[in-house]
Amino acid sequence: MTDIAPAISPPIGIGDAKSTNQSVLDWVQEVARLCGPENIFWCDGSEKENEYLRGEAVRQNILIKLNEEKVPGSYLHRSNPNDVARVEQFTLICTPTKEEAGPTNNWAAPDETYTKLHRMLKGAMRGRTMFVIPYIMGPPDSPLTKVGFEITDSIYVVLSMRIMTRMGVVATKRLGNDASAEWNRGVHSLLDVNPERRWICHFPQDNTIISVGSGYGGNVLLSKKCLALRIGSYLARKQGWLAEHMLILGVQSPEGRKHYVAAAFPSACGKTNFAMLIPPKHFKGWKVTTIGDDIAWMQIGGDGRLYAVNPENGYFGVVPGTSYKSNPNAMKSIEHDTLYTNVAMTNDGDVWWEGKDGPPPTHAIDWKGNDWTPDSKEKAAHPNSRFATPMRNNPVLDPDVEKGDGVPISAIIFGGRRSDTMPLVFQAFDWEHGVYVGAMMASETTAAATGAVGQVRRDPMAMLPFCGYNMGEYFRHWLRTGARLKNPPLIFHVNWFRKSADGKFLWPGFGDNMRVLKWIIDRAEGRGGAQKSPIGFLPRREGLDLDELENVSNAAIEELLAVQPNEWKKELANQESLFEKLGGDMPEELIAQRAKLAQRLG
Ligand code: GTP
Ligand code: SPV
Ligand code: MN
Repeated sequence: MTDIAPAISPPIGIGDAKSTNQSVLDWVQEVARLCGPENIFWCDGSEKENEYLRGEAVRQNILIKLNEEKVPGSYLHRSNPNDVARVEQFTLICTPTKEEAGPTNNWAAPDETYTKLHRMLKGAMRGRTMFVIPYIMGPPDSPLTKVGFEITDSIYVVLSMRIMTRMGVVATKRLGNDASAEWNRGVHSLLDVNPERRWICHFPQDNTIISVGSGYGGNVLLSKKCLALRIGSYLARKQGWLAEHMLILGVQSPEGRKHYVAAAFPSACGKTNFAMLIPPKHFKGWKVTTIGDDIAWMQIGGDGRLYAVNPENGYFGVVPGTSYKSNPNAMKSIEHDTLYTNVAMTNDGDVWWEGKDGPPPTHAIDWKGNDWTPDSKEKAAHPNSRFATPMRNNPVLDPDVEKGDGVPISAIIFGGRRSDTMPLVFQAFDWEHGVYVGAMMASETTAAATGAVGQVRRDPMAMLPFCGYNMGEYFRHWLRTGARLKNPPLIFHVNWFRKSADGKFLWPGFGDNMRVLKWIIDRAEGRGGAQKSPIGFLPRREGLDLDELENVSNAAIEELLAVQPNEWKKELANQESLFEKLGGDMPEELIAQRAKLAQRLG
């Protein structure tokens, strides 16, 4: 299987939806002159175009059509084994000064970087088709919505962007013919899919992204991490809103009261699962609905509350571990019309992965295209294998997902993957303390990015790899936003991943996370008791609805709700690394918050 393919020659009526906006035309011409493609394909996002491109992708061995009975309308792509996750070390923020990118980002000078990239892109699309993808991020009628154009030489990227964004005519319409309108320029080329020539570069001041040398996920679907988060966060600060790595879910009580919450967990730490949660039987009448599973754009409404939209149109989710037991709604979502990357394929053209329901197949083709049996030492699916599926497939999609003004947020939740220290849940004392709690988030690294897995690192607000400017400024933007909110959401911290001394998860997680969500909603409604601890408000044991919770001992619950002073002193000391890194960029307020925590811990 391959990523790179020779040029295609579409029939008349396909690939000719040329833009009428002069600034787009000029830019496309400029990129074409540089990259030298065989031809230009202007995408319109139609079903006819989609069908044609899928056919071409199969013919060119970029996709495999899966069994139409088992997974209708679905395809499999295997990326280059050297190219299976985001590459944070090759992700650059190219602001005019290093100071603007800040100490947590890889900075490079814009001029030099453009020169370097242009050298790599010169003639890079020779013999290939250059696709132009118009897309919007956000509901069509939202004031938050942004227009982007992505140029790519990968059909896989086009087909993925069609799922992940609202693509085609809707975007050209939104942009109109005003040559001075704001829109994002994204250029992507596979080059030769060589890790030594792989760069994901952002030029926030030019609203421009250039990505070379990869064909995978967040490196190349430029709408997602590149525009919606890195460029998005930069624009958000300038324009007074928030662009966050957060899921958004709705939760409705049996009495019909509805709340929305947004939650920031780092990559592969449970956003998609939480966003589609099915409450346990005991929570009869409660319902969770999904607005988004990865990114939230939020603005302050006329009533002084925070309102969120999901800028995306689909889910690019972690496959391994997804089952009818852990996440039935995700399973239903990916049963059809789904583009799979790096999962295993069974003899009858079905998909398989570690953690799927039922016994493993006796034989399969693994994610690299090799024979696999249950005796194989290697995994059948890559740990970061993914599905791209339209959000419309989600049986619990929230009816207000298209609402342009967004949904009001009652609570913000931060959470990481922590084997120790962090209790199941606690509530911050107020907004400023909540910003400190979010800023100090830490989590064990996962397969979503290349590099070591399982190492605890500071990941402020789950934005370490996604903040497009100085992290200290980002914290200030959060503090200022709080000051502008008349009715700020309450802020919480959760940890589904605390482990016992023998290395087992103490908390069952998934659907049972509803028990924690319920306490959060109780708090947001001004009910629900809590006890004050040095780190924040914790639920009393009886304040958590643990009825019918099976296989969790009282001792485990105690451990989950424990605040261990020795662990917290270590935590406080470990925070030093981030304070040192940010130096003078760290806001005074957060320095003071840390001092107060130290005092409370005694
Ligand atoms: P990105 O798409 O990378 O941003 O990831 P995400 O934050 O959406 O994470 P996702 O929901 O896909 O979950 C990632 C992994 O964590 C999967 O292997 C899940 O099975 C696992 N996971 C999710 N929720 C829980 C939970 O409550 N408890 C435990 N133990 N594991 C969980
Ligand atoms: C993440 O890593 O947070 C993802 C997957 O959501 S990717 O789109 O590859 O960034
Ligand atoms: Mn993510």
